[in-house]
Amino acid sequence: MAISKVLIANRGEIALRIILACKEMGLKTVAVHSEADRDALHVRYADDDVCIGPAASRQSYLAISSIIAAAEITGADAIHPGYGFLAENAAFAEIARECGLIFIGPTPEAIRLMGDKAVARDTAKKAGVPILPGSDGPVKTYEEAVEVAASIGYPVILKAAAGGGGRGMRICGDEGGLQAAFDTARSEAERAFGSGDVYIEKYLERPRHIEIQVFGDTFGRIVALGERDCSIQRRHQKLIEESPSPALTQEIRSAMEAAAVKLCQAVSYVNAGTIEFLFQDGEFYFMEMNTRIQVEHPVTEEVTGIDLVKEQIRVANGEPLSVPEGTFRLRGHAMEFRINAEDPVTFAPNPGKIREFHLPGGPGVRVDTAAYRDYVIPPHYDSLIAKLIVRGKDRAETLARARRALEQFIIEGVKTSIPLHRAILDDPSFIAGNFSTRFMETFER
Ligand code: MV4
Repeated sequence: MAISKVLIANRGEIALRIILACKEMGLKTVAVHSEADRDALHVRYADDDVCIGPAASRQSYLAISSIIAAAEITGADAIHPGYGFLAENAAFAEIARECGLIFIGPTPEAIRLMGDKAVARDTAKKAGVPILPGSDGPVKTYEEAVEVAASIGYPVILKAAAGGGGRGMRICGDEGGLQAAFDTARSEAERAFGSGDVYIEKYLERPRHIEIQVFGDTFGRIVALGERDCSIQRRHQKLIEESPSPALTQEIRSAMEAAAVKLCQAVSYVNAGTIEFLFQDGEFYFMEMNTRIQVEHPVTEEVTGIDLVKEQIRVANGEPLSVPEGTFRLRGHAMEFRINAEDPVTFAPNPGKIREFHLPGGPGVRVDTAAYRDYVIPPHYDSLIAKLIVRGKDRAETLARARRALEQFIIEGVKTSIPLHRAILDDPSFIAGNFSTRFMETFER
């Protein structure tokens, strides 16, 4: 193997998850950490560790030169960025490459291309992947916005080209509201992303968010590994993800997978990626591509039996995908519940000290976490403290397992989203698999 020592440019459960994969592959690991993360588990389990700066992410987990320096000092030959932080920073991937380090992820070119959501949409269209009616690229003036909106019909949605994940979006029901929507979308986008470019799409009222896991290797082979239904989300934060989606037939799944593969082929995609689609009334439309390993990747691991992080390392090392040829069948059902340290009413982060911590176990239960009893959750980062992943032979068994696992889960000292998950598991629409991305808008406990 060319790779022998991997620096993990991340923290929390994903840093730990990557370390576990490295250990199983016989690779050495380097943890980087902020001053607030000295007692973090990823630091304890790594072979080497380097403090890269103060608590604030900008000065630590986002500090490219400090991370590259840490790799050089420790003799790491590869960097895994995890998700968030620098994972979709094309400059970081480029600098790593220029410094002779293997970036465990896609090429900087692919990251940059898909990072512009208007360009991604255009690329999908040219590749023959269905997209929603909308503008060709960003709309430069209000007059152009009026014209596009009139031709596709209201409601429309304005999206920041440099955005993604829900930031810098405006929904507009009629021409009367378009001027205000256009102006605020532009200025929000300018402030948040440094580019005011926005594009327009027909707005779907009750879509499901369904994404296809894709993987490419350096030999040009691309595989699709089924879908994850991520419709249960709140304020653009996913709460529950599952595979397979209760809404898809095998026919639609195959068509979505074929579309995802076509798009990847069009951009010679290498390593792990996710193609997000909106699905409504039997039709699907490309929305965005995420050029990273995602929080919810374990759901796909549980139904495919593939270790996606090991696969990432293999592919980055120039080895072919280990996924067998031929059509891929999902086995059973899996769901992930994101456990956040948050107030159940306001959803505000609730950092602090975990006083009691007991994990569920038993058949079909997996917990990805870097928390432990007496761990103090720092206030500087996101509020995810654990991911509960359950699998079963079918959706009904998975739901039953999820209920008992959430009952078994003990976290004291901080408020968590466990009670919310237990309430969702009692909701008739959720149980029936009948929900859209607007499920949480009307959900009452
Ligand atoms: C949409 C949409 C409906 N129609 N696009 C949400 C995340 C970001 N990636 C894009 N998102 C959406 N795009 C079209 N054409 C619905 C969403 C959406 C959403 C939009 C506004 C407020 C909350 C939302 C929750 C889920 C999905």
